[in-house]
Amino acid sequence: MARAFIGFGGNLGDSRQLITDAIVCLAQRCELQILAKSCFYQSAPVDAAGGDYINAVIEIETELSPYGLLHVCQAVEQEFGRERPYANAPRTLDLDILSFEGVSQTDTELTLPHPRIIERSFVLLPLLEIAPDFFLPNIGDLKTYLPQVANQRIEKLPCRNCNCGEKDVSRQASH
Ligand code: PH2
Ligand code: MG
Ligand code: MG
Repeated sequence: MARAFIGFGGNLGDSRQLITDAIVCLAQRCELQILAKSCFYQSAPVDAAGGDYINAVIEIETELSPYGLLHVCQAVEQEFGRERPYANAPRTLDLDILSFEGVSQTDTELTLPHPRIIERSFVLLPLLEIAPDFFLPNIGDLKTYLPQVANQRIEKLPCRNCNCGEKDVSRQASH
């Protein structure tokens, strides 16, 4: 069994609902178990066109190989209507394997850990929410990269099933 982290992103359609449904879809697969799920974040597009993205990260445990997991992620993207008219085009759903325990590889189909983890607040913030001390060989302690992405606009959205991101305590009962 290996632990892995998967990033979700989308900016076409009801992204919050699509990511919620995609996580349920993954949870129903017997080849993997979901260990942790971040809140949703709304983020400005980075090196991409279109409207704001919704992003989230999950941690899983799986018996799949990295490529087995990649193919599951690609199948879910297809199921949710992913189209690729051009690079970084607006999308209904993007699933990226961010890291896979014990695997470091550079390949045109799958580079691990994901080469841009430390450059993107929409990955770092949700990832550090569920794994605050996450450390990668050759990269180090991920939280030390936060200052470098502080200029990328991102907002944690209040969850429906927890109080995160909700500043006004009097409104929390209505969730
Ligand atoms: N994904 C990209 C490119 N830019 N920007 C945000 N905010 N969120 C994303 O998920 C994202 C992006 C390529 O996959
Ligand atoms: Mg991506
Ligand atoms: Mg992708």
